[in-house]
Amino acid sequence: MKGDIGVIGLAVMGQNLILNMNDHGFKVVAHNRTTAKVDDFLAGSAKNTHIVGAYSLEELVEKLASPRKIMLMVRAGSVVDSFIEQLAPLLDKGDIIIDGGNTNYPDTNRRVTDLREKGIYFIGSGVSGGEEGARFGPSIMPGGAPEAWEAVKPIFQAIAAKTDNNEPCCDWVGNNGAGHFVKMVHNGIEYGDMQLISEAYHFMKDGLGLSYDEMQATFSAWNNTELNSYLVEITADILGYKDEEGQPLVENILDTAGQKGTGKWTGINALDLGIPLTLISESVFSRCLSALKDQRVEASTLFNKSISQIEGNKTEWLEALRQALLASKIISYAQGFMLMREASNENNWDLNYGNVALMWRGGCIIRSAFLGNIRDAFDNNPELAFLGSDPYFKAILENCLSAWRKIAAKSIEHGIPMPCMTSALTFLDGYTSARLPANLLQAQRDYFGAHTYERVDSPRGKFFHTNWTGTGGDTASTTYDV
Ligand code: NBP
Repeated sequence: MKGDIGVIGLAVMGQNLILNMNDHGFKVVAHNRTTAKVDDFLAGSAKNTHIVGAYSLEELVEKLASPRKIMLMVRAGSVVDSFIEQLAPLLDKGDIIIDGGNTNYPDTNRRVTDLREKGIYFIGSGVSGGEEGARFGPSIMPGGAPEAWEAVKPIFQAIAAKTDNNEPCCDWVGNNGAGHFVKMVHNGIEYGDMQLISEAYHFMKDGLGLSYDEMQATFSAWNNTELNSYLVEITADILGYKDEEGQPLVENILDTAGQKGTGKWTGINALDLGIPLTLISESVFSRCLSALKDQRVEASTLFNKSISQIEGNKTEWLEALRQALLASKIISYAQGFMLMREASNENNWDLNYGNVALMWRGGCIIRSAFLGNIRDAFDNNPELAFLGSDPYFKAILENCLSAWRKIAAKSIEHGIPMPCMTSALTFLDGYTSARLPANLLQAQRDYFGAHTYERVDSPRGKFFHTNWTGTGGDTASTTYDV
Protein backbone atom coordinates (compact mmCIF):
# COMPACT_ATOMS: atom_id res chain seq x y z
CA MET A 1 0.00 0.00 0.00
CA LYS A 2 1.35 3.40 -0.96
CA GLY A 3 1.92 6.18 1.58
CA ASP A 4 -0.68 8.89 2.36
CA ILE A 5 1.91 11.61 2.87
CA GLY A 6 5.68 12.08 2.74
CA VAL A 7 7.54 14.19 5.27
CA ILE A 8 11.02 15.54 4.64
CA GLY A 9 12.99 16.66 7.69
CA LEU A 10 13.56 14.46 10.69
CA ALA A 11 14.45 17.04 13.32
CA VAL A 12 12.20 17.59 16.32
CA MET A 13 9.16 18.96 14.45
CA GLY A 14 9.24 16.50 11.54
CA GLN A 15 9.62 13.38 13.69
CA ASN A 16 6.82 14.36 16.04
CA LEU A 17 4.41 15.32 13.26
CA ILE A 18 5.07 11.97 11.57
CA LEU A 19 4.36 10.07 14.79
CA ASN A 20 1.19 12.12 15.23
CA MET A 21 0.06 11.30 11.67
CA ASN A 22 0.82 7.63 12.27
CA ASP A 23 -1.29 7.66 15.45
CA HIS A 24 -4.20 8.92 13.36
CA GLY A 25 -3.96 6.05 10.90
CA PHE A 26 -2.04 7.72 8.07
CA LYS A 27 0.82 5.91 6.39
CA VAL A 28 3.81 8.26 6.34
CA VAL A 29 6.98 8.01 4.26
CA ALA A 30 9.89 9.74 6.00
CA HIS A 31 12.99 11.23 4.39
CA ASN A 32 15.91 13.32 5.59
CA ARG A 33 18.96 14.80 3.84
CA THR A 34 21.25 12.99 6.26
CA THR A 35 19.86 9.52 5.66
CA ALA A 36 21.39 8.05 8.82
CA LYS A 37 18.60 9.94 10.63
CA VAL A 38 16.03 7.89 8.69
CA ASP A 39 17.59 4.71 10.09
CA ASP A 40 17.81 6.15 13.60
CA PHE A 41 14.16 7.22 13.46
CA LEU A 42 12.89 3.89 12.13
CA ALA A 43 14.89 2.00 14.75
CA GLY A 44 13.91 4.42 17.50
CA SER A 45 10.59 6.16 18.10
CA ALA A 46 9.12 4.95 14.78
CA LYS A 47 9.76 1.28 15.59
CA ASN A 48 6.64 -0.88 15.41
CA THR A 49 4.66 1.79 13.55
CA HIS A 50 3.43 1.94 9.94
CA ILE A 51 6.04 4.60 9.11
CA VAL A 52 8.37 3.74 6.25
CA GLY A 53 11.65 5.35 5.26
CA ALA A 54 12.89 6.71 1.93
CA TYR A 55 16.59 7.22 1.30
CA SER A 56 16.25 9.42 -1.78
CA LEU A 57 13.66 11.83 -3.15
CA GLU A 58 13.01 9.41 -6.02
CA GLU A 59 12.20 6.65 -3.54
CA LEU A 60 9.97 9.04 -1.55
CA VAL A 61 7.99 10.01 -4.67
CA GLU A 62 7.73 6.37 -5.77
CA LYS A 63 6.27 5.32 -2.40
CA LEU A 64 3.42 7.88 -2.33
CA ALA A 65 -0.18 7.55 -3.56
CA SER A 66 -1.50 10.16 -6.03
CA PRO A 67 -2.01 13.03 -5.73
CA ARG A 68 1.27 12.99 -3.81
CA LYS A 69 1.46 15.12 -0.69
CA ILE A 70 4.97 15.97 0.47
CA MET A 71 5.51 18.09 3.57
CA LEU A 72 8.80 19.87 4.21
CA MET A 73 9.75 20.28 7.88
CA VAL A 74 13.20 21.72 7.31
CA ARG A 75 15.02 24.96 8.01
CA ALA A 76 13.19 27.86 6.36
CA GLY A 77 14.72 29.78 3.45
CA SER A 78 17.02 28.43 0.75
CA VAL A 79 16.72 24.83 2.03
CA VAL A 80 13.01 24.87 1.12
CA ASP A 81 13.79 26.25 -2.36
CA SER A 82 16.44 23.61 -2.87
CA PHE A 83 14.02 20.76 -2.02
CA ILE A 84 11.32 22.26 -4.27
CA GLU A 85 13.81 22.47 -7.13
CA GLN A 86 14.79 18.81 -6.70
CA LEU A 87 11.23 17.56 -6.18
CA ALA A 88 9.40 19.41 -8.96
CA PRO A 89 10.85 17.38 -11.87
CA LEU A 90 9.93 14.14 -10.06
CA LEU A 91 6.26 15.07 -9.49
CA ASP A 92 3.12 14.86 -11.64
CA LYS A 93 0.59 17.59 -12.28
CA GLY A 94 -1.78 17.91 -9.30
CA ASP A 95 0.79 16.76 -6.75
CA ILE A 96 1.15 18.89 -3.62
CA ILE A 97 4.17 20.27 -1.78
CA ILE A 98 3.61 21.67 1.71
CA ASP A 99 6.08 23.83 3.62
CA GLY A 100 5.40 23.54 7.36
CA GLY A 101 8.40 25.61 8.48
CA ASN A 102 8.60 29.16 9.79
CA THR A 103 8.78 30.74 6.36
CA ASN A 104 8.51 34.45 5.66
CA TYR A 105 5.23 34.79 3.75
CA PRO A 106 6.54 36.58 0.61
CA ASP A 107 8.56 33.40 -0.07
CA THR A 108 5.30 31.44 0.05
CA ASN A 109 3.60 33.89 -2.35
CA ARG A 110 6.44 33.32 -4.81
CA ARG A 111 6.47 29.53 -4.45
CA VAL A 112 2.70 29.16 -4.93
CA THR A 113 2.94 31.09 -8.21
CA ASP A 114 6.09 29.36 -9.49
CA LEU A 115 4.80 25.87 -8.76
CA ARG A 116 1.33 26.56 -10.17
CA GLU A 117 3.02 27.25 -13.53
CA LYS A 118 4.36 23.69 -13.35
CA GLY A 119 0.93 22.27 -12.43
CA ILE A 120 2.02 21.57 -8.84
CA TYR A 121 0.04 22.92 -5.88
CA PHE A 122 1.89 24.53 -3.01
CA ILE A 123 0.70 25.03 0.56
CA GLY A 124 2.59 27.19 3.06
CA SER A 125 1.45 26.26 6.53
CA GLY A 126 2.27 27.66 9.90
CA VAL A 127 2.64 24.95 12.55
CA SER A 128 2.75 25.99 16.18
CA GLY A 129 3.05 24.23 19.49
CA GLY A 130 6.69 23.19 19.51
CA GLU A 131 7.70 19.59 20.11
CA GLU A 132 4.74 18.59 22.24
CA GLY A 133 2.24 20.26 19.94
CA ALA A 134 3.66 18.52 16.90
CA ARG A 135 3.44 15.17 18.67
CA PHE A 136 -0.02 15.45 20.22
CA GLY A 137 -1.85 18.23 18.41
CA PRO A 138 -0.43 21.45 16.98
CA SER A 139 -2.22 24.52 15.76
CA ILE A 140 -1.94 24.39 11.95
CA MET A 141 -2.46 27.44 9.71
CA PRO A 142 -2.44 26.40 6.04
CA GLY A 143 -2.65 28.78 3.09
CA GLY A 144 -1.54 28.74 -0.53
CA ALA A 145 -3.18 26.99 -3.49
CA PRO A 146 -6.80 26.35 -2.42
CA GLU A 147 -7.13 23.51 -4.96
CA ALA A 148 -4.89 21.42 -2.69
CA TRP A 149 -6.83 21.89 0.52
CA GLU A 150 -9.41 19.10 0.12
CA ALA A 151 -6.63 16.50 -0.23
CA VAL A 152 -4.65 17.74 2.76
CA LYS A 153 -7.54 18.68 5.05
CA PRO A 154 -8.33 15.19 6.46
CA ILE A 155 -4.73 14.68 7.56
CA PHE A 156 -4.19 18.16 8.98
CA GLN A 157 -7.52 18.35 10.79
CA ALA A 158 -7.00 14.87 12.26
CA ILE A 159 -3.58 15.67 13.73
CA ALA A 160 -4.38 19.22 14.87
CA ALA A 161 -5.20 20.18 18.45
CA LYS A 162 -8.90 20.23 19.30
CA THR A 163 -10.87 22.80 21.27
CA ASP A 164 -13.09 21.76 24.20
CA ASN A 165 -15.89 21.42 21.63
CA ASN A 166 -13.70 19.07 19.59
CA GLU A 167 -13.19 21.58 16.78
CA PRO A 168 -9.81 21.20 15.04
CA CYS A 169 -7.38 24.09 15.50
CA CYS A 170 -6.74 24.04 11.78
CA ASP A 171 -8.66 25.51 8.88
CA TRP A 172 -7.92 27.02 5.51
CA VAL A 173 -6.51 30.49 6.07
CA GLY A 174 -6.40 31.94 2.55
CA ASN A 175 -4.55 32.23 -0.74
CA ASN A 176 -0.80 32.35 -1.24
CA GLY A 177 1.17 33.39 1.87
CA ALA A 178 -1.90 33.91 4.11
CA GLY A 179 -1.11 30.90 6.33
CA HIS A 180 2.47 31.92 6.92
CA PHE A 181 1.39 35.52 7.50
CA VAL A 182 -1.04 34.45 10.21
CA LYS A 183 1.63 32.23 11.77
CA MET A 184 4.02 35.19 11.73
CA VAL A 185 1.47 37.36 13.57
CA HIS A 186 0.92 34.47 16.01
CA ASN A 187 4.64 34.49 16.77
CA GLY A 188 4.61 38.28 17.13
CA ILE A 189 1.76 38.01 19.64
CA GLU A 190 3.74 35.30 21.41
CA TYR A 191 6.65 37.77 21.75
CA GLY A 192 4.22 40.33 23.21
CA ASP A 193 2.62 37.89 25.67
CA MET A 194 6.02 36.70 26.89
CA GLN A 195 7.30 40.24 27.37
CA LEU A 196 4.13 41.31 29.24
CA ILE A 197 4.49 38.37 31.61
CA SER A 198 8.17 39.18 32.10
CA GLU A 199 7.31 42.80 32.93
CA ALA A 200 4.79 41.61 35.53
CA TYR A 201 7.50 39.35 37.00
CA HIS A 202 9.93 42.30 37.16
CA PHE A 203 7.35 44.47 38.96
CA MET A 204 6.58 41.68 41.44
CA LYS A 205 10.20 40.83 42.12
CA ASP A 206 11.94 44.21 42.25
CA GLY A 207 8.98 46.49 42.95
CA LEU A 208 7.00 44.42 45.44
CA GLY A 209 9.88 42.25 46.70
CA LEU A 210 8.01 38.97 46.25
CA SER A 211 9.81 35.64 46.78
CA TYR A 212 9.86 33.04 44.01
CA ASP A 213 7.36 30.92 45.90
CA GLU A 214 5.01 33.91 46.16
CA MET A 215 5.43 34.66 42.46
CA GLN A 216 4.75 31.06 41.54
CA ALA A 217 1.59 31.11 43.64
CA THR A 218 0.50 34.40 42.06
CA PHE A 219 0.87 33.19 38.47
CA SER A 220 -0.87 29.91 39.40
CA ALA A 221 -3.77 31.89 40.82
CA TRP A 222 -3.85 34.16 37.75
CA ASN A 223 -4.14 31.07 35.60
CA ASN A 224 -7.60 30.58 37.11
CA THR A 225 -8.75 34.01 35.89
CA GLU A 226 -9.28 35.52 32.41
CA LEU A 227 -5.49 35.19 32.04
CA ASN A 228 -5.78 31.40 31.84
CA SER A 229 -3.21 30.41 29.21
CA TYR A 230 -0.33 28.10 28.44
CA LEU A 231 2.26 30.87 28.90
CA VAL A 232 0.94 31.91 32.33
CA GLU A 233 0.81 28.24 33.35
CA ILE A 234 4.42 27.53 32.34
CA THR A 235 5.56 30.79 33.94
CA ALA A 236 4.27 29.50 37.30
CA ASP A 237 6.13 26.21 36.73
CA ILE A 238 9.33 28.00 35.74
CA LEU A 239 9.26 30.31 38.76
CA GLY A 240 8.81 27.32 41.05
CA TYR A 241 11.65 25.33 39.49
CA LYS A 242 14.63 24.90 41.83
CA ASP A 243 18.18 23.86 40.80
CA GLU A 244 20.34 21.25 42.58
CA GLU A 245 21.16 23.78 45.31
CA GLY A 246 17.48 24.42 45.87
CA GLN A 247 17.72 27.90 44.30
CA PRO A 248 15.28 29.21 41.66
CA LEU A 249 16.88 28.27 38.34
CA VAL A 250 15.59 31.47 36.68
CA GLU A 251 17.92 33.54 38.88
CA ASN A 252 20.90 31.86 37.22
CA ILE A 253 19.74 32.32 33.64
CA LEU A 254 21.52 35.11 31.79
CA ASP A 255 19.16 37.98 30.98
CA THR A 256 19.79 38.21 27.24
CA ALA A 257 16.91 37.10 25.02
CA GLY A 258 17.39 35.35 21.68
CA GLN A 259 15.10 35.61 18.66
CA LYS A 260 14.72 33.85 15.34
CA GLY A 261 13.10 36.64 13.33
CA THR A 262 9.33 36.15 13.27
CA GLY A 263 8.70 38.96 15.79
CA LYS A 264 10.94 41.25 13.78
CA TRP A 265 9.10 40.34 10.55
CA THR A 266 5.79 41.18 12.24
CA GLY A 267 7.11 44.61 13.24
CA ILE A 268 8.51 45.24 9.76
CA ASN A 269 5.17 44.31 8.20
CA ALA A 270 3.35 46.66 10.54
CA LEU A 271 5.65 49.50 9.47
CA ASP A 272 5.15 48.58 5.81
CA LEU A 273 1.37 48.53 6.19
CA GLY A 274 1.21 51.60 8.45
CA ILE A 275 -0.38 49.81 11.41
CA PRO A 276 0.53 50.99 14.95
CA LEU A 277 1.63 47.60 16.23
CA THR A 278 3.32 49.20 19.21
CA LEU A 279 3.21 46.37 21.72
CA ILE A 280 4.74 43.63 19.60
CA SER A 281 7.34 46.05 18.25
CA GLU A 282 8.27 47.05 21.81
CA SER A 283 8.61 43.39 22.71
CA VAL A 284 11.09 42.86 19.86
CA PHE A 285 13.07 45.94 20.92
CA SER A 286 13.03 44.67 24.52
CA ARG A 287 14.79 41.53 23.34
CA CYS A 288 17.29 43.70 21.43
CA LEU A 289 17.88 45.82 24.55
CA SER A 290 18.34 42.73 26.69
CA ALA A 291 21.00 41.49 24.28
CA LEU A 292 23.13 44.60 24.95
CA LYS A 293 24.19 43.02 28.24
CA ASP A 294 27.73 44.38 28.45
CA GLN A 295 26.60 47.91 27.63
CA ARG A 296 23.78 47.66 30.17
CA VAL A 297 26.11 46.48 32.91
CA GLU A 298 28.41 49.41 32.18
CA ALA A 299 25.53 51.91 32.03
CA SER A 300 23.98 50.58 35.23
CA THR A 301 26.47 52.60 37.27
CA LEU A 302 25.76 55.89 35.48
CA PHE A 303 22.88 57.18 37.59
CA ASN A 304 23.16 55.24 40.87
CA LYS A 305 20.07 53.32 39.88
CA SER A 306 18.40 51.09 42.42
CA ILE A 307 14.75 50.17 42.50
CA SER A 308 13.16 51.06 45.81
CA GLN A 309 10.42 48.88 47.18
CA ILE A 310 6.85 49.92 46.38
CA GLU A 311 4.83 50.64 49.49
CA GLY A 312 1.24 49.68 50.15
CA ASN A 313 -0.86 46.55 50.28
CA LYS A 314 0.80 43.82 48.23
CA THR A 315 -2.42 41.98 47.52
CA GLU A 316 -3.95 45.16 46.12
CA TRP A 317 -0.88 45.87 44.00
CA LEU A 318 -0.93 42.33 42.65
CA GLU A 319 -4.57 42.62 41.62
CA ALA A 320 -3.77 45.94 39.91
CA LEU A 321 -0.86 44.25 38.13
CA ARG A 322 -3.10 41.40 36.98
CA GLN A 323 -5.55 43.90 35.56
CA ALA A 324 -2.75 45.84 33.84
CA LEU A 325 -1.48 42.61 32.29
CA LEU A 326 -4.94 41.62 31.08
CA ALA A 327 -5.70 45.03 29.60
CA SER A 328 -2.30 45.20 27.87
CA LYS A 329 -2.88 41.75 26.43
CA ILE A 330 -6.19 42.89 24.93
CA ILE A 331 -4.36 45.77 23.25
CA SER A 332 -1.71 43.42 21.88
CA TYR A 333 -4.32 41.16 20.28
CA ALA A 334 -6.32 44.17 19.09
CA GLN A 335 -3.22 45.46 17.30
CA GLY A 336 -2.38 42.02 15.88
CA PHE A 337 -5.87 41.67 14.41
CA MET A 338 -5.63 45.22 13.01
CA LEU A 339 -2.47 44.16 11.21
CA MET A 340 -4.09 41.00 9.82
CA ARG A 341 -7.09 43.01 8.65
CA GLU A 342 -4.90 45.45 6.75
CA ALA A 343 -2.80 42.65 5.23
CA SER A 344 -5.96 40.76 4.27
CA ASN A 345 -7.34 43.83 2.46
CA GLU A 346 -4.01 44.50 0.79
CA ASN A 347 -3.57 40.91 -0.43
CA ASN A 348 -7.25 39.97 -1.02
CA TRP A 349 -6.98 37.10 1.45
CA ASP A 350 -10.47 37.49 2.89
CA LEU A 351 -9.24 36.27 6.28
CA ASN A 352 -11.82 34.93 8.68
CA TYR A 353 -10.70 36.39 12.03
CA GLY A 354 -12.97 34.16 14.12
CA ASN A 355 -11.34 31.14 12.47
CA VAL A 356 -7.87 32.53 13.14
CA ALA A 357 -8.74 32.87 16.84
CA LEU A 358 -10.10 29.32 16.77
CA MET A 359 -6.88 28.00 15.24
CA TRP A 360 -4.92 29.65 18.07
CA ARG A 361 -7.37 28.44 20.73
CA GLY A 362 -5.50 25.17 21.25
CA GLY A 363 -2.20 23.52 20.40
CA CYS A 364 -0.09 26.63 19.99
CA ILE A 365 2.10 28.60 22.38
CA ILE A 366 -0.40 31.48 22.78
CA ARG A 367 -3.34 29.14 23.45
CA SER A 368 -5.66 30.59 26.03
CA ALA A 369 -9.24 30.87 27.20
CA PHE A 370 -9.10 34.48 26.02
CA LEU A 371 -8.93 33.36 22.37
CA GLY A 372 -12.36 31.78 22.78
CA ASN A 373 -13.69 35.25 23.65
CA ILE A 374 -11.88 36.75 20.66
CA ARG A 375 -13.50 34.17 18.43
CA ASP A 376 -16.92 35.11 19.84
CA ALA A 377 -16.17 38.80 19.25
CA PHE A 378 -15.41 38.22 15.55
CA ASP A 379 -18.30 35.77 15.16
CA ASN A 380 -20.59 38.51 16.48
CA ASN A 381 -19.04 41.13 14.24
CA PRO A 382 -16.73 39.88 11.44
CA GLU A 383 -15.94 43.51 10.54
CA LEU A 384 -14.76 44.43 14.07
CA ALA A 385 -11.99 46.99 13.51
CA PHE A 386 -10.83 47.25 17.14
CA LEU A 387 -11.16 44.39 19.59
CA GLY A 388 -11.59 46.88 22.44
CA SER A 389 -14.94 47.97 21.02
CA ASP A 390 -16.42 44.47 21.40
CA PRO A 391 -18.72 44.62 24.48
CA TYR A 392 -16.88 41.85 26.39
CA PHE A 393 -13.42 43.37 25.90
CA LYS A 394 -14.65 46.96 26.31
CA ALA A 395 -16.05 46.06 29.74
CA ILE A 396 -12.70 44.53 30.79
CA LEU A 397 -10.74 47.56 29.58
CA GLU A 398 -13.11 49.91 31.41
CA ASN A 399 -12.79 47.86 34.58
CA CYS A 400 -8.97 47.65 34.39
CA LEU A 401 -8.16 51.17 33.28
CA SER A 402 -7.59 52.79 36.65
CA ALA A 403 -5.40 49.94 37.98
CA TRP A 404 -3.48 49.88 34.70
CA ARG A 405 -2.70 53.62 34.99
CA LYS A 406 -1.53 53.10 38.59
CA ILE A 407 0.83 50.31 37.58
CA ALA A 408 2.20 52.26 34.61
CA ALA A 409 2.78 55.35 36.75
CA LYS A 410 4.36 53.36 39.59
CA SER A 411 6.70 51.51 37.26
CA ILE A 412 7.93 54.80 35.81
CA GLU A 413 8.24 56.39 39.25
CA HIS A 414 10.32 53.45 40.52
CA GLY A 415 12.38 52.94 37.36
CA ILE A 416 11.04 49.48 36.47
CA PRO A 417 11.08 49.27 32.66
CA MET A 418 7.66 48.09 31.43
CA PRO A 419 7.70 49.13 27.77
CA CYS A 420 4.83 46.89 26.66
CA MET A 421 2.39 47.63 29.48
CA THR A 422 3.02 51.38 29.32
CA SER A 423 2.99 51.69 25.53
CA ALA A 424 -0.22 49.63 25.35
CA LEU A 425 -1.87 52.19 27.63
CA THR A 426 -0.49 55.04 25.56
CA PHE A 427 -1.83 53.36 22.43
CA LEU A 428 -5.31 53.12 23.95
CA ASP A 429 -5.15 56.77 24.99
CA GLY A 430 -4.13 57.72 21.45
CA TYR A 431 -6.62 55.46 19.69
CA THR A 432 -9.48 56.82 21.78
CA SER A 433 -8.53 60.48 21.19
CA ALA A 434 -10.70 62.23 18.64
CA ARG A 435 -8.01 64.89 18.33
CA LEU A 436 -4.25 64.31 18.55
CA PRO A 437 -1.43 66.86 18.25
CA ALA A 438 -0.75 65.84 14.65
CA ASN A 439 -2.15 69.23 13.62
CA LEU A 440 1.06 70.79 14.93
CA LEU A 441 3.08 68.10 13.21
CA GLN A 442 1.42 68.87 9.89
CA ALA A 443 2.10 72.56 10.43
CA GLN A 444 5.79 71.79 11.03
CA ARG A 445 5.93 69.67 7.88
CA ASP A 446 4.33 72.45 5.89
CA TYR A 447 6.61 75.09 7.49
CA PHE A 448 9.89 73.43 6.56
CA GLY A 449 8.96 71.35 3.51
CA ALA A 450 5.77 72.81 2.02
CA HIS A 451 4.16 69.38 2.59
CA THR A 452 0.68 70.95 2.87
CA TYR A 453 -2.11 70.20 5.36
CA GLU A 454 -5.85 69.57 5.41
CA ARG A 455 -8.16 71.85 7.43
CA VAL A 456 -10.80 70.90 9.99
CA ASP A 457 -13.27 73.23 8.21
CA SER A 458 -12.67 71.87 4.68
CA PRO A 459 -13.54 68.55 3.04
CA ARG A 460 -10.94 65.78 3.31
CA GLY A 461 -8.57 65.66 0.36
CA LYS A 462 -8.33 69.43 -0.05
CA PHE A 463 -4.78 70.54 0.75
CA PHE A 464 -3.48 73.94 1.87
CA HIS A 465 -0.07 75.50 2.04
CA THR A 466 0.91 78.56 4.08
CA ASN A 467 3.90 80.77 3.49
CA TRP A 468 4.73 80.68 7.24
CA THR A 469 7.75 83.03 7.22
CA GLY A 470 6.76 85.35 4.43
CA THR A 471 10.01 84.45 2.69
CA GLY A 472 8.96 81.01 1.33
CA GLY A 473 7.34 80.54 -2.08
CA ASP A 474 3.80 79.48 -2.90
CA THR A 475 4.84 76.15 -4.44
CA ALA A 476 3.76 73.14 -2.36
CA SER A 477 5.39 69.72 -2.27
CA THR A 478 3.48 66.85 -3.90
CA THR A 479 1.01 65.32 -1.44
CA TYR A 480 1.18 61.56 -0.94
CA ASP A 481 1.41 59.08 1.94
CA VAL A 482 4.00 56.35 2.16
P1 NBP B 1 15.39 22.63 12.09
O1 NBP B 1 14.85 23.99 11.82
O2 NBP B 1 16.52 22.48 13.03
O3 NBP B 1 15.81 21.98 10.68
C1 NBP B 1 16.38 20.69 10.63
C2 NBP B 1 16.06 20.02 9.33
O4 NBP B 1 16.51 20.83 8.23
C3 NBP B 1 16.80 18.70 9.22
O5 NBP B 1 16.00 17.80 8.52
C4 NBP B 1 18.03 19.08 8.40
O6 NBP B 1 18.60 18.01 7.71
C5 NBP B 1 17.41 20.04 7.44
N1 NBP B 1 18.42 20.84 6.77
C6 NBP B 1 19.21 21.83 7.22
BR1 NBP B 1 19.21 22.47 8.94
N2 NBP B 1 20.03 22.34 6.31
C7 NBP B 1 19.78 21.62 5.20
C8 NBP B 1 20.30 21.67 3.90
N3 NBP B 1 21.21 22.57 3.55
N4 NBP B 1 19.82 20.80 2.99
C9 NBP B 1 18.88 19.91 3.34
N5 NBP B 1 18.32 19.81 4.57
C10 NBP B 1 18.77 20.66 5.49
O7 NBP B 1 14.23 21.64 12.53
P2 NBP B 1 12.94 21.86 13.45
O8 NBP B 1 13.26 22.57 14.72
O9 NBP B 1 12.29 20.53 13.50
O10 NBP B 1 12.03 22.84 12.59
C11 NBP B 1 11.58 22.54 11.29
C12 NBP B 1 10.83 23.76 10.75
O11 NBP B 1 9.70 24.01 11.61
C13 NBP B 1 11.65 25.05 10.77
O12 NBP B 1 11.28 25.87 9.70
C14 NBP B 1 11.26 25.70 12.07
O13 NBP B 1 11.43 27.11 12.04
C15 NBP B 1 9.79 25.31 12.15
N6 NBP B 1 9.22 25.28 13.51
C16 NBP B 1 9.97 24.84 14.56
C17 NBP B 1 9.40 24.79 15.84
C18 NBP B 1 10.19 24.29 17.02
O14 NBP B 1 9.67 24.40 18.15
N7 NBP B 1 11.39 23.74 16.84
C19 NBP B 1 8.08 25.19 16.01
C20 NBP B 1 7.34 25.60 14.90
C21 NBP B 1 7.93 25.64 13.67
P3 NBP B 1 19.92 17.28 8.31
O15 NBP B 1 19.41 16.40 9.39
O16 NBP B 1 20.47 16.56 7.14
O17 NBP B 1 20.82 18.38 8.83
